[in-house]
Amino acid sequence: MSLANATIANAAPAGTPADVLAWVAAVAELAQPESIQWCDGSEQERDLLYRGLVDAGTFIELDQNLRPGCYLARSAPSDVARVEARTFICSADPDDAGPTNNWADPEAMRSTLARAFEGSMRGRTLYVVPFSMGPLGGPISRLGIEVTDSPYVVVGMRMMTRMGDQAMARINAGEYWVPAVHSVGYPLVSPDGVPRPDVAWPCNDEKYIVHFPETREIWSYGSGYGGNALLGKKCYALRIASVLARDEGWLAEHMLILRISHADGRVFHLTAAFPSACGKTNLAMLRPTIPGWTVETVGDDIAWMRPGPDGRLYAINPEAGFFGVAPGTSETTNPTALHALDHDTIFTNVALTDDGDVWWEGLTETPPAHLVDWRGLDWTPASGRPAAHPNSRFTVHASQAASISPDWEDPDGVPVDVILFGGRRASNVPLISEAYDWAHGVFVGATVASEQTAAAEGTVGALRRDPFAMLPFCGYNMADYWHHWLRVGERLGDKAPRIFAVNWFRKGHDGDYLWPGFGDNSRPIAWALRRVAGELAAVDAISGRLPLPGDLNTDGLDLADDALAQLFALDPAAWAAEADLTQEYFARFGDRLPADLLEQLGLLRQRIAAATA
Ligand code: GTP
Ligand code: SPV
Ligand code: MN
Repeated sequence: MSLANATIANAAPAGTPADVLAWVAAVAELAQPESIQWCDGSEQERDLLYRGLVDAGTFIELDQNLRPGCYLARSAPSDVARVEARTFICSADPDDAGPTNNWADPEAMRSTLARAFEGSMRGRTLYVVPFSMGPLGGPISRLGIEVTDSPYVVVGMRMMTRMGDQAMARINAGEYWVPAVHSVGYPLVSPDGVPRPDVAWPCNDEKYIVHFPETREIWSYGSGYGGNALLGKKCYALRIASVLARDEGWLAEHMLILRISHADGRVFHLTAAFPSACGKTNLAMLRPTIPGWTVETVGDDIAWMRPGPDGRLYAINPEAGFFGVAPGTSETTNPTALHALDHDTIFTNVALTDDGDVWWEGLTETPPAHLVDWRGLDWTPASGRPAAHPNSRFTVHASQAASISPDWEDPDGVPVDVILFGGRRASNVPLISEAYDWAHGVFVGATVASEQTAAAEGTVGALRRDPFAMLPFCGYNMADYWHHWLRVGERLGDKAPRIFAVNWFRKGHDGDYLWPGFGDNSRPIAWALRRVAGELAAVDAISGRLPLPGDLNTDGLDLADDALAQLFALDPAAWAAEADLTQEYFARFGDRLPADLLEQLGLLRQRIAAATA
């Protein structure tokens, strides 16, 4: 049976508030764990957790000379990415979730969850994990508590958030916190008391990733992977936080944050929203290939932004670590990330080399002759399947990136000069263009489409709308979210950041990428910064303002003859087709669609007509 409330109270650190005790007791009564551990975030606690994970077979210790403090986890093949079809927004009114979210009736979902969680932690430890999203005590930061039966999740939260005593102390002092309940759904004791052995990656085929936006609660069942299970990340810092942000006048976004400065003393801050696995981590750690510019990383996945006392928009990174895509990370694409992984890193679903190191597609040009793949099977280059799962990831503390900004933990954030929107687009969308104004920028963000990646279940490569890269992450009606962006822009007025659309993924007639990408993305960014500084004119075009010939620095680039022309080509017929699709897309939102966006569609059609004439 469940632990008595008295046991819970006794085990809790002194000063734990009654509401926390009551909530933990209620979860324990439902899920019936064997024991409860209140996590303090100490190194001793971490060492015990890591040892337990190795003993349980969840962690494989990598060669400690090659990769000190590094471990490899292999998930169940059924649990490798976010499960968008099993992600629910349970608002009282379905229209408040909107047409892009899975809505479920809150009361019905509560009964479903009660059934799923009943006894789900039998034979396991329930860990109580207090955390802060954002620097402890910062004015933009927020607290939460995740209860979970997964020690893998606890060590992940320890890396990705400010976890432990200091967060708990603020909760004890009465600060607001969000409750988040997680179970892998693999009890070790049956309802009639029969024990069963654990497995290396416990999970359940039935999965629920549930958000109650009105009561700001998170319940996650059946998965131990990434954003499904590290509830501070997508569930809190995006889905619940987007609702808090709407109500309180700020923004919770799927954006990287970087500082870019020039040797001449100019300093800019930029945020960028790209869909999952479309290059945020890479851009956040950019090594410019053009002279004079330096990039510092502030965040690689999520930005919380609010207007500051001077009327400008300030951004913090609510996270403390990177949960980054491993495949494609190499000495040439992202040396900064690669070196951050030299020590104290958790790898999930990458391949294991014969000398106890890790490998993934793209790490080296020539793969090793033999590997153990992400499923634990022998692999050779002739195997004909990837050795690392395409959504394999590393979990590492942000401080390990050499590019980390000295101000990455500034609780007040950094002032944002530029916002980029982008996705993977083989055609139509130019390398860079500048939005005409804030409302046009919101239109550009709202109409982002991108080819799907392995970061979520679905058809890789299929083009889908991913407005603001928030399609899977907006906790309320997307049309209301666009309204909110328009309102924030009005408030910022002429202090609003300038908005640009980018596309590193345009392909030529031969199907190859036209743009080298990675460090060379500094070139279009430098153009954007020089626009902001008022140094350059631009050409008005269909999708926005484009660089004048010669203004994009291409010194030393080995581009095909007509690559630049193809990168900036705007075909009016193709854009007319895009406009028709946008009109259909907008129609899904009915009368919740902001009139400003319809007006922007009209202006786009006018520009297309002018270009056709
Ligand atoms: P999430 O963590 O899922 O939100 O993704 P992310 O946006 O941080 O993605 P990430 O930076 O990890 O990039 C994912 C993939 O995009 C990697 O395989 C990269 O190699 C590839 N990529 C990143 N930047 C570029 C680029 O400029 N050009 C090309 N061709 N590929 C890129
Ligand atoms: C994403 O899919 O956008 C991620 C990875 O950043 S996860 O945390 O699993 O959502
Ligand atoms: Mn992400």
